[in-house]
Amino acid sequence: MRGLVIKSTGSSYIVRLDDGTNVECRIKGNFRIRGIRSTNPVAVGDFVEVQSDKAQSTKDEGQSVAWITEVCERRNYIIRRSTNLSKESHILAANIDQVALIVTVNHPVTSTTFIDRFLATCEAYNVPALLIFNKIDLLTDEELAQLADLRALYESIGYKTVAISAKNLTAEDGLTPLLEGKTTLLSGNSGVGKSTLLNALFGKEMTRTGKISDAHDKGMHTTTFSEMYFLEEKNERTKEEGSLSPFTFHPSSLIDTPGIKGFGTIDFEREEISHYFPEIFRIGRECRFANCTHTNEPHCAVQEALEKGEIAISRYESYWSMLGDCDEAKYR
Ligand SMILES: Nc1nc2c(ncn2[C@@H]2O[C@H](COP(=O)(O)OP(=O)(O)OP(=O)(O)O)[C@@H](O)[C@H]2O)c(=O)[nH]1
Ligand SMILES: [Mg+2]
Ligand SMILES: [Zn+2]
Repeated sequence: MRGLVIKSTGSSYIVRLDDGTNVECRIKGNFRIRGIRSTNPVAVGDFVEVQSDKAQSTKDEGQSVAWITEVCERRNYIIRRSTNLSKESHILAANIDQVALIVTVNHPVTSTTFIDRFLATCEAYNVPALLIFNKIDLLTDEELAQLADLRALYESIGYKTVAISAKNLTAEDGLTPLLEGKTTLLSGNSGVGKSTLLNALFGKEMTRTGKISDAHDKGMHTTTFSEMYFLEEKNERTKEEGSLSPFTFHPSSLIDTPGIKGFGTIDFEREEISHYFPEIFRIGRECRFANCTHTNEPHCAVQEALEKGEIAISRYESYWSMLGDCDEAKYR
């Protein structure tokens, strides 16, 4: 039987079969995907082949155990490494149309290094990325100005951005058309409001949200498993309950994921990193040397653009930090 992985708990998976039923599946002991050294060989969004094994049914639950025997070829996937030093990678999701990176200027602060590393990884894996700035209701005037600058920066590079308050989402925010008909992975640091946004889009509580710690102004890692939610179901379900969501959708799905901390560099070649910073790549074509790393070479167009303020310092710093990871990796 074929199905779609809609939830991953690490040890087991919920698979939605073609007939619409959900089954809990496990992976056979030595099952591994070729070529990817990851902590999770199967990810949410994967299409899989499932075999149910009546002989091994767990008596206490009176449920038969199903096994994932094969993962179908992925259209795409996005991978991250938790730190620069960890060797193992984690597949965030497979077969997605886009990533929506939820970021907050404050409460908690999302660093530009984190944003840029995430975006660079999306570029590397050819997955379109969208930036959702959340919690605008909490921002001071100064922070709102910072938000405007950040939006202008990322828009100028070519990324779509929206600014919202997930606690008070409105149609005017312009977010819903960007999600329509697509499978969107929601990602970002813990506490930025991924689950709150998901609930707001559904118009009801689909998943638990957490508090921001008073001491650290950080999230508490409330969401612990990745799960895919289908927006077309929402309309039917809420209709029954008489509380239609204010948003109407064509079939779309959202994947809520656990908040992430660091974003280590995947196995990129040093020369390749600038390819994942679109504006650095564009300007870098003017450099004297084709293999310019834009660090200390003469006649470097990127250095010149940086001095003229045509490339943002924060972006260059992120680029620089990823180059540093590559050098570090070489000496391990
Ligand atoms: N004021 C305000 N609070 C928000 C907003 N969005 C989320 N929050 C609050 O931020 C806290 C964290 O929200 P969550 O939705 O649990 O965050 P998350 O990104 O899912 O966090 P993890 O599951 O830990 O990764 C909750 O207390 C939310 O109520 C917003 O737009 N404005
Ligand atoms: Mg959450
Ligand atoms: Zn250069």
